[in-house]
Amino acid sequence: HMSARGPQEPPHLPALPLIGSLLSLRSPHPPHVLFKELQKKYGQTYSLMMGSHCVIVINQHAHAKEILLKKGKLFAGRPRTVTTDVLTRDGKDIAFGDYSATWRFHRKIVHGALCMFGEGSASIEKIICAEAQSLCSVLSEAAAAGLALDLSPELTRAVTNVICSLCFNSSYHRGDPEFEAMLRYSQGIVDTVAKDSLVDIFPWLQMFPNADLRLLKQCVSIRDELLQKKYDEHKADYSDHVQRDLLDALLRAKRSAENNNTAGINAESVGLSDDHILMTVGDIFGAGVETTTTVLKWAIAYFIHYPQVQRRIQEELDSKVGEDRSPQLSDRGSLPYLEATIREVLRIRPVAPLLIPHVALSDTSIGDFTVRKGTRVIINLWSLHHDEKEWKYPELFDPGRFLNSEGTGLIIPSSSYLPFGAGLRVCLGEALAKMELFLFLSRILQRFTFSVPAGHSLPSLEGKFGVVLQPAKYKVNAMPRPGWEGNKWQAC
Ligand code: HEM
Ligand code: PLO
Repeated sequence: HMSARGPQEPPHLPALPLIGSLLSLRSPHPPHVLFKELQKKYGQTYSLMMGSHCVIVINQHAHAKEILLKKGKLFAGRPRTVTTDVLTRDGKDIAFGDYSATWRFHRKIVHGALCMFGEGSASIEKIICAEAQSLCSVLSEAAAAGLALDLSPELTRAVTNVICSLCFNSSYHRGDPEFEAMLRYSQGIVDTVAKDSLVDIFPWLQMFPNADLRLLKQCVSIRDELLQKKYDEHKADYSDHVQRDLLDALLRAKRSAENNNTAGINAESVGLSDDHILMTVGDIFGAGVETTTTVLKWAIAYFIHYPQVQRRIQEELDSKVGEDRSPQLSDRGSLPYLEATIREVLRIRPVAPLLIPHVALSDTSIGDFTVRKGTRVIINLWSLHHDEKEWKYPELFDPGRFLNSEGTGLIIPSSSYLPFGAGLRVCLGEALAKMELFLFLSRILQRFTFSVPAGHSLPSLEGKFGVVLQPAKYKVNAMPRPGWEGNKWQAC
């Protein structure tokens, strides 16, 4: 409902012709922190110009929910930018693709394929547990050698293998050259895509030599070659009768659209071209690897900073699971402190602090503010998750805030919490990510205690802003817990 003042424009940052509000955006802080700071001057909701595009920035949960849920369909668009166009062949994927029939169709197929993995012999749980176990074996070897360890490559390999099983029904061994190549190109993409690089603000800059854009194109072409290879292999031994993985599910949809050609739906028109299928698989693969790995790295960095949190999770594991078996999904209900810790990690260091930008698909409003069609909307999750009115000492890492007063049950203490977004564009991998985080963290904390290696400093808790908010590189000491020195083999 309208206020007495009626519809109005949101407060606006100063803007100059051509460069827009760029001068007001110069800052030593990453954008999510700067956008939170700018509230003090302009209020919780304000607008600015990025080059020639009008952008509204949202820093409060009431407006965020109005956009994502109440007016979800009106704000389900995505902007086209130079870098995401390079990555996704002009938006032929799910995450960066604009709202359309093709987009809806692909989301539905992927959603169905991810649900299908719930049951059966190759259940997601079994796949994750096998990778978690292999991770623990590597940690044991390093622990036995007393090495200070950068966990990143091993965490990435474990998480990659889970998503590789789901997408391609395949996995990587340590030192596999294809895997090593993937690590390199993926970091190159994370560092350059969709992070308000200047070419996205001023598309004409791509006419000039541009190191970032060149790196991105190189990385994308290596990725595309790898995806194409998997696609060709799948096409070669595809059968209508077995569905091994996500790629088979997409191929099946393509075949059935082609067979139904007479009904007026053909594979091209619903967006089942080879390009669309490749880009969709690329999204799931990229999102599946970078997000979960990042959260695991944050979680372990926080365990090192807050040893009392690590100890309390281990006590909970000792009393609820014991040491004769490994934790499994059915233990989730009896390990509330671990679950609370995962929630707190996702609050304090959100993977996507600005989500992915949304776009208004028609003239509409946010609260009392008018919004014109085509306006880009940035939801600053960082502000929602660090709002002093909603969270006591928001920079304090305190899993206890997600527990009831007896410490026995989980709660969401504020509605200013949206780690996976909400509505039509909500994360497609939320359920998978939560399973992985629980199974990986429970198993490694059952067996190991993490600490700073002698002579090293504590991991930095300041994130590096990119398309995901990553922690800086750090090393850990993984000490086997009493009884786990030999890393006894445990089946799921
Ligand atoms: C989108 C968070 C893991 C697939 C998103 C968005 C967020 C998010 C905030 C953007 C929502 C928006 O723009 O409104 C996370 C977090 C994860 C995670 C915190 C891990 C803890 C995953 C995984 C997958 C995945 C494992 C793949 C299986 C996607 C896709 C989209 C998306 C495809 C785009 C959805 C769309 O635009 O329609 N995620 N994600 N995510 N996520 Fe995740
Ligand atoms: C990660 C690097 C890959 O090489 C390509 C890729 C595809 C999908 C992206 C992902 C990257 C980063 C995280 C994203 C995901 C889609 C949804 C997810 C942006 C760029 C989030 C957190 O929103």
